[in-house]
Amino acid sequence: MSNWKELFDTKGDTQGIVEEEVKDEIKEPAKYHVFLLNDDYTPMDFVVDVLSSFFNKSEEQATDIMLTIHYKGKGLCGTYTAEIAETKVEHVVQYAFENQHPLKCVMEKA
Ligand code: TYC
Repeated sequence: MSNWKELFDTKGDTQGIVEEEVKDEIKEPAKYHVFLLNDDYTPMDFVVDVLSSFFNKSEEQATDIMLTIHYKGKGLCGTYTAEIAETKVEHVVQYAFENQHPLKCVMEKA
C-alpha cells in the first residue's frame, strides 16, 4: 500500500510541486526461537517443570521436548518476538540459578 505525499518547493507555493510515494508497509516483527540445551547435571524433572511453567507445555509435550534435548543436545521451547524471547531466557536462567542447576537457555533468530 502507498500514499502520495505532496511536497512543496522552497517558495512554499504549488508551482514546483512534486509528489513522493510514501510507503506505509506493515512489517511482521522478527521472531526468535528459544532453546534449552542439554547438560549432565540438571534433573529431568526440573527441565519438565521449566517447560510447563515458562513455556506453557503440557506434561506430555514437556517430557517429549526434555527427551529431545537429552538425546540430541537442544530442543525448541517456543518462538517469540525479541522482547518476549529475551524475557523468557532471563526468567529461565534466573530460575535455574536459584535452584543451582547449570541449565542453559538461549535464543536464536528464527
Ligand atoms: N541430561 C540431563 C540428565 O541426564 C537431563 C537434561 C535434559 C538436562 C534437558 C538439561 O535441557 C536439559 N539429568
